[in-house]
Amino acid sequence: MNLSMGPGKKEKKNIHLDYDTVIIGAGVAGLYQLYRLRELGLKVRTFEAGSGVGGTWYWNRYPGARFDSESWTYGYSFSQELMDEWDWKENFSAQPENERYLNFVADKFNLRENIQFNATVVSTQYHDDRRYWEIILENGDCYTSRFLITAIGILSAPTMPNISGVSDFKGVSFHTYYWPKEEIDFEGKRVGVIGTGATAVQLIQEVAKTAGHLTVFQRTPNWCAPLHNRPITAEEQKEIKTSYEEIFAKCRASYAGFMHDSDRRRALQVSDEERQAFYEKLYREPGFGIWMGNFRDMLVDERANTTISEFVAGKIRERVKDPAIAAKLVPTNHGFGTRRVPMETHYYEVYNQDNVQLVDLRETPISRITEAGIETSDEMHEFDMIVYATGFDAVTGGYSQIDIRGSGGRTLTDKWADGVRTFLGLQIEGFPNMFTLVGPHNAASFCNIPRCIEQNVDWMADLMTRVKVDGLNRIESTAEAEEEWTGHVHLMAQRMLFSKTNSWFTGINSNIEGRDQRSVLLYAGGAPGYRDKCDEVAAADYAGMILH
Ligand code: NA7
Repeated sequence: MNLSMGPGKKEKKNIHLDYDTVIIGAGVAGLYQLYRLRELGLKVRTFEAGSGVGGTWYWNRYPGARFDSESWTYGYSFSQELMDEWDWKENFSAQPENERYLNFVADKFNLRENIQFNATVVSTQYHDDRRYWEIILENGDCYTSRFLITAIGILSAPTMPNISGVSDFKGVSFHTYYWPKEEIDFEGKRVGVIGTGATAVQLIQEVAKTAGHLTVFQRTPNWCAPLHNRPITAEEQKEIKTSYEEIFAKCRASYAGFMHDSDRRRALQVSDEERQAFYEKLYREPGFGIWMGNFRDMLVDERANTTISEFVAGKIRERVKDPAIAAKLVPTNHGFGTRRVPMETHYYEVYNQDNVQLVDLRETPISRITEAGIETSDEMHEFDMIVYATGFDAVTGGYSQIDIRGSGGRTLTDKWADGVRTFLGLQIEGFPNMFTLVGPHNAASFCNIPRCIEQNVDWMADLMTRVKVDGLNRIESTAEAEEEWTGHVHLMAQRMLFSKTNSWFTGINSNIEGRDQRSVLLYAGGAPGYRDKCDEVAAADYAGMILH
């Protein structure tokens, strides 16, 4: 097939390629990137492992899965028509509706015609001589493309616990990411859930409603905060529809793309009464306000952070009747907001129910999984169903699942062996013509994700316009630019308390060998600063990148 790019001033011979650009993934990022590139008249193909669109919202079908972002800040902002036509039903919309939305988008813009479903990319290799990527699917099919854009998400490589006997269990079991499409009934069942991260917290509240008996296996308690979800009224719907411009402007100006942005005061600058009153207000309000809209030093100063941790600990003790159980649920090894804050509705009250038991794995660790259930150091727990809410090989895991080989055949695994290095979290030196939407070191990895995705995608679309106009065929960042950006990312992370805490934010995963040392994966400098930097690079004719 012919390369449909521009005249290719620097192109010596007419190379036949299958595509101008291949996108991996048809989630929130991949869908919008496909839309933008197709608009430019490029020949684009998207390979998607699932049988439908949606990415995160396609895979995570477990009961309770929903946005922690206000729904009306999560949708795409690029099409007025889309915003006019779509009605969010709840302030924090649930997975079935979110998947329906992304399907609506795919249909509205006829995106499916460029997407190949059930198409898992297993390897990609850059060919220096011909300046293209070869993309190989699980079924052996092979395609060539000038550019390769990954839209594989930061939480797309689920990890099972490294506990012996996982495959011995005779009952029903799933990782939350691979929740089946058919409805699962917990009525009267004995259910065990391993994990108490954001996923587990959403799920546990649902399972506890009907399960005969639910046992939660907790290794590390997290600081959870009330979501305060409710339906959107007709009146509010009208208001939302007329306010999109202001909503998105507010998100754009905020640190992490939310409606919530930090309070300009410092925690210890105000009186105790004023501080308590502020925390009470935040605790009563919906969404991430208590995390993202708190005192400005909350996430960087330990003394400030202690004040909110003590406040939330008090709430946990108030809500959980048995003081011994409450004590197990209060985190002791990290401060509030230094790990991802799970959002909840009656989560703590679940532990007041007769059908729910909390097992503290710090006291009685799991020894193995058997045919019948989970054995801890002091008890055998028998189950009909075990749910693994054990998290992900976060941020870089999606890349490790694909054998990615850049210039000279160097693997990405080898390139990142001593730590992740990127330019803008969008490009990697030695991997020409490959771009990583929401990649490591990209502000989108710590953001109300669609807001930052749109920035990533628009920036890519501008670059691709340039490619088309000038007939470019090789783009790569320089080692110096990569080093400078990586240094900046590390500096930004250092000041944050989360960088001193073990969690997926810092690449810790007890289920993967060798992943017990913290690393810098996220960009903590804030979305506005990140956007400015990307804009500066583009305005300076893509300074830091070599364009051929
Ligand atoms: P998380 O936040 O990584 O949580 C995983 C949970 O599973 C966490 O409580 C872990 O305990 C626990 N876990 C993992 N492995 C084990 C083993 N082997 N034994 C016992 N317990 C284990 O993943 P989530 O899916 O909840 O959330 C990921 C993101 O998705 C979330 O932040 C949102 O942005 C959406 P640990 O804390 O490691 O002691």
